[in-house]
Amino acid sequence: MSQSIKVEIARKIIASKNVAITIHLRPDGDAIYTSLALAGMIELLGKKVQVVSHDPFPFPFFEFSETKRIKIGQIDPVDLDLVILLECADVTRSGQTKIGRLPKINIDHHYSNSPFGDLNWIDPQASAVGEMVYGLAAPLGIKITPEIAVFLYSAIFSDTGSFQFSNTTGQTFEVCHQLVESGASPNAVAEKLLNNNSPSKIKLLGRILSTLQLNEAGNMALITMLIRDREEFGFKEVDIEDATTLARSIKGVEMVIFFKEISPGEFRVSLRSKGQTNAALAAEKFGGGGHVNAAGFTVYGQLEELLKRIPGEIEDLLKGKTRR
Ligand SMILES: [Mn+2]
Repeated sequence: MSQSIKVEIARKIIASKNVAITIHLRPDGDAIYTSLALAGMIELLGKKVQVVSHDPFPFPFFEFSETKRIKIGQIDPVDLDLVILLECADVTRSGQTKIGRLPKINIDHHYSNSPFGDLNWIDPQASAVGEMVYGLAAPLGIKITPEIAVFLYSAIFSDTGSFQFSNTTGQTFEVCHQLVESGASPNAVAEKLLNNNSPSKIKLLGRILSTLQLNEAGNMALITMLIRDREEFGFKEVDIEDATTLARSIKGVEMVIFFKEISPGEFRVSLRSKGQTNAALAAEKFGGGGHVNAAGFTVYGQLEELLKRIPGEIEDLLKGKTRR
């Protein structure tokens, strides 16, 4: 099934001269590295490519030299004939405002995607959008270079939590096997993405972990990151997935609820769960979305009140009860 959409996407890219690639707001490792890989792949065909992210990158990605080629801001639509959006549920999610009339390709591995593109390739089975984009190499007729292999491997490594999350499949390893054959070093990528922390990041992590609370049943862990904590340690944007990983490692915990203050009274809540505990179902209740084991939503209010109310509602929802 996805074979034909890949061929259609490849044809559309081959027929274009000047392509823009963009990614979702608050970009993550998968979005960032897949955009770099896809840019490299399309450049091998002799096309002009711009890569644009509306939002700046979290630590550590902004420190890596390869991310400098991604422009932060708006796509320049002049002479452009194609826009490819990676992991954007809709155009709004890209933050791009100048691409209204341009032909669009929509590639995503989140099932909550609305098919807004001229071509839409949604594969919730894929561990990462990087795993999907690898599949475009053959229909594009290109050979994966070592640089592209490292980018795609980094994307998949990021989104699978170093191959630990439930989205990791045989297909993931199949693709990664090919990427290693093409020049990606698992050890070099792991060292770069995992062991590049700064002392301030570890201190911030300590601050976040010190907010840890458990529900009565001991199966839900709650952690919080306030703006003032983040700023105290000098971060504007920070990828703090490690805090979730550590909270999730507590025996008996099935879900981590992570409150991140975005602006006063506004919180981005990320949910990370184990096994059958459905994070997406919980997120949808609050107007968000995601995967079974990784989802998120935004809430407004006083933190204290939210911390009291939200976990209980999620607990009831997962037990199949409804609270009025
Ligand atoms: Mn992803």
